[in-house]
Amino acid sequence: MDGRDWGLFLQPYEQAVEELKVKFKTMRAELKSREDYAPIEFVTGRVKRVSSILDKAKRLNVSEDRLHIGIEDIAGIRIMCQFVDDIYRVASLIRSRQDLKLVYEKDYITNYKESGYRSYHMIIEYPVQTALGHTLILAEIQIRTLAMNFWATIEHSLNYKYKKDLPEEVKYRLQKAAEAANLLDNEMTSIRKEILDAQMTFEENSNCVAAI
Ligand code: 0O2
Repeated sequence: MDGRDWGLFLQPYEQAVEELKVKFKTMRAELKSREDYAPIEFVTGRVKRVSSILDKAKRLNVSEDRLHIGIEDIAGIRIMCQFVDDIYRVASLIRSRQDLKLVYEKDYITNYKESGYRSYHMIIEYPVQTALGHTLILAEIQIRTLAMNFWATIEHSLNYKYKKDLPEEVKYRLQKAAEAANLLDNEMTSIRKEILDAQMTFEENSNCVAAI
C-alpha cells in the first residue's frame, strides 16, 4: 500500500476511535450525574502507527490483505479507572451495549503476563458509517487502573529504548514494580469507601467555593 492507500485504509479506524472516545466520555459524565461516582477516570484512544501495524503483521505472519482481521488493535481505546472493581463494572457495561459486539475478552489481571503486565482487554466489532456505506472494524478496549497504566507506560517506553530486548535486571525490577503497583491497587480497594467519601466531600466543597 502507498501513503494514499494507508490513509483510506485507516480512515474508518480513525472514525471509530473518535466515536468510541466520545461514547465512553459520555458514559463517564452520565454515571457521574446519576450515581455521583463514575467508574471511569479518563479515556484515551489511538490508531496504531503504520510502522507498528507492519511490525505486528510480520510477527503474527498476517498478509497485507488480511490486516483488518489479523490485527485486532489497529483501533485502540484505553479506559482508566481508580479501582480494580471499577474495571469489571466498566467491562460489564460494555458487554451490555447495543452499538458494538463483543468478540472476546482477555483478563490479564487475574492472568497477568510474565512481564508483570496487568489490564483487561476486550476485542469488539464496531460498525462505522463511511461515505461508501457501512463497514465493520475490530477494535481493542484496554481497561486498567491508574497504577496499571503507570506501570505499562513506563514498561512500554523502556521496551522502546531497549528495542524489546530488556536486560534481565531491568525485567526483574519491572516485575517487582508490577507487584508493588498491584499491592497499591489492593490497598486502595481496601480503603475504597473512605477515599470515595473524601472525594465527594472535596468536590462538594469545591462546588460551594465556585458558587460564591
Ligand atoms: P502497542 O504499541 O501498545 O500498540 P501478542 O501477545 O502481542 O503476541 P496480541 O493478542 O495482539 O498479541 O496482544 P495482547 O497480549 O493481547 O496485547 C495487545 C496490547 O496489549 C499490546 O499492543 C500492548 O498495548 C498491550 N500489552 C500487552 N502486553 C504488554 C506488556 O507486557 N507491556 C505493555 N506495556 N503492554 C502490553 P502492542 O501491539 O504490543 O503494542
